[in-house]
Amino acid sequence: MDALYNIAGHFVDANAITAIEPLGNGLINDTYKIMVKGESKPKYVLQRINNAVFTDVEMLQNNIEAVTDHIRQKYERQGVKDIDRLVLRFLKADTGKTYVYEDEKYWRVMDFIADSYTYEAVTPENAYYAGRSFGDFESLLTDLEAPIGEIIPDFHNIEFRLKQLEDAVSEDRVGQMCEVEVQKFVDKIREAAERMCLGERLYREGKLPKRICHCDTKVNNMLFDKEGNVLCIIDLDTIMPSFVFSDFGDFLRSAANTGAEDDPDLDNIHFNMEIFKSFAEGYLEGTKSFLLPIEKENLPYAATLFPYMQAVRFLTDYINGNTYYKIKYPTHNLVRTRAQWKLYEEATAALPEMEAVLEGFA
Ligand code: GN1
Ligand code: MG
Repeated sequence: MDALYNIAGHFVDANAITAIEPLGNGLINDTYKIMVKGESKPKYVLQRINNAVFTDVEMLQNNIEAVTDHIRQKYERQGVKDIDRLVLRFLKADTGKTYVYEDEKYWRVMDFIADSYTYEAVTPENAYYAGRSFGDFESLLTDLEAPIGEIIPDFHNIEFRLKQLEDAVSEDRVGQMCEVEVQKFVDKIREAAERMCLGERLYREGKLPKRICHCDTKVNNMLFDKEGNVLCIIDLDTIMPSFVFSDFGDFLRSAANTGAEDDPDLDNIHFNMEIFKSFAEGYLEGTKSFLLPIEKENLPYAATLFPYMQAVRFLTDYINGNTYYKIKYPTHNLVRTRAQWKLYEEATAALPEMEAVLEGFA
């Protein structure tokens, strides 16, 4: 713990800190809340940046600063109130940067937004606001001039993810390929591959643009107030140029799943059309100033692509011996694969209904 106090001391007065405790349940970074003297609520968030995943921390923080500064300036011009509850603010360390490097680890500190809540599941009403917020977020960034780097190259490129799976299968580093179930998933993934690579094909044909997207729009990456309105979008590490499918599809992957991302009971997992409907309605409102027909038409595809891609990623990690995602037990990534595959099947079955809903919003 002393080490954490020392690190926090680069950003804030270490003598004022009364406690540093774990916060949240991200699969990539380690996050803590910092309590200070005289305040009953946490004051800051301390985060260790996983630099095995985000290898270019300088680019990472530049991206995040460019985006948060841009949004903050727009809100200021619009006279929006309470901006510090709506956009994250990163503290400058004594090095002049928004991060420090110590003992081969990278750290950053941001303000804690008090009286905010995260959820693992949403109601249709929350989903509408979430759609609006992610749509507005993309919309606010359409005129961002500062360059945004591709922080994880090919992050949501399904062709690349499939290639990583194929590499894992041929290397078979830990002997997982003798499991019948693993081979069965590989076969099913291959069977659907061509159809699922649609986005990349449209991009190569020059029909589909990339925009600045959040790229990790899980429900638990938004802060809500106690009335259920969205306050702030958090977890900005993966902001990068991508198809709008990323933000649309990844949100539904968590929000429209009636079960958990790693639900061991597949009967819990269905695709919730009410959530789809509300989220899509909000998203279309937020993005109406820029969304092209080709993007809108393929939103149902996006809702199937993300559980598919996540199944590919979890299975790849399982075959590689669990080197990427934090796991709680040895078969965790396989259990996650099963759950994501079930969701992919449910979303695929719901495609005609999704299309009908979108037509209704025309
Ligand atoms: C990771 O850390 P977290 O939970 O916000 C991952 C996402 C996955 C997600 C699966 C950088 O996000 O892409 O969809 O786990 N982030 C990265 O839960 O790989
Ligand atoms: Mg997160």
